[in-house]
Amino acid sequence: MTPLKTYLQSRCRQVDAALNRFLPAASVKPPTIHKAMRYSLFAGGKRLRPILCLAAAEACGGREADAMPLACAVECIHTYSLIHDDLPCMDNDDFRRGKPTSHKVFGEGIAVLAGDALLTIAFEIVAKARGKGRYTVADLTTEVARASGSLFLVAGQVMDLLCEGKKVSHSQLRYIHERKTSALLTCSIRLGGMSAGASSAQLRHLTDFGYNLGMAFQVIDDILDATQTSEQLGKTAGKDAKAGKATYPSILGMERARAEADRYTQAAVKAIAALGPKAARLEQLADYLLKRQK
Ligand code: GRG
Repeated sequence: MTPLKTYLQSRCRQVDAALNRFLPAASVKPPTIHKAMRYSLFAGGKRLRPILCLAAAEACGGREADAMPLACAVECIHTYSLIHDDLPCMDNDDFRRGKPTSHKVFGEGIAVLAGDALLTIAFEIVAKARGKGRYTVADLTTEVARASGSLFLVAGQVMDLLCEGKKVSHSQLRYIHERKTSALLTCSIRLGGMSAGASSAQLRHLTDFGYNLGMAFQVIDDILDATQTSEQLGKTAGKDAKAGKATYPSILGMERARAEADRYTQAAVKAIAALGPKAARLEQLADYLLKRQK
């Protein structure tokens, strides 16, 4: 197996090249919107969701070419959510991916539209993808729509907004993160499996893996927000505490939060044991995400 660092760099390059092909050029009329879409999309994200999608396809014996459009679609949705999350009416953040946020550069109106256009193009990309085995393009579209709609991604954001400044229980925090973070990660992983024509048992294992990995990812994100600098993170550190937002460390304490991240990661790894050696990369990625510093 290629060393992880080389693998991640090479995957990032492949995903960037594919995204570049899917997006209208910055010069296409009206250039402002295409520049804004590209500004946030190519601002230096880690590309975790596409990488997980491709690794899940590999775990089920699929082809990279079949998974790549789905990997790109999810990255477009993720980037839309970040642009909108950073808006003054949401989290009001000035920095993202180490750069000024979209509304700081393009103004609020264009930032809203850049997010809208990225969400929309994601569906165009999925519509052009090929179905595989038991999964039709309609199944792939439904998967993406559910994860990003009012039952998951948007639900998480709504609860997040409603809970601001309030005392939040562990189960409410879990509800928010299952929807805001874990659902899109799970969707990325499931889409990878679906692009490979995964069996229902394989898809079940990937779903369990995605849920637990997504939850571990968010607990670690909360820990990093409280312990790293803004320079290290490429976004404003310590914002959650300042905004009166509940986080895993604020609710459970740092030690229990770390134990929670470990527990979720172990559950994720256990979930894919049945997929055999082809899932080695997914396991390695779970371990890497647990130990990440940004
Ligand atoms: C529907 C407006 C709207 C928003 C959706 C998901 C969401 C709600 C907002 C995103 C903001 C946020 C902090 C989500 C939590 C998930 C998370 C930790 C995102 C950061 O993901 P990384 O670290 O980011 O993968 P990069 O920049 O590397 O892609």
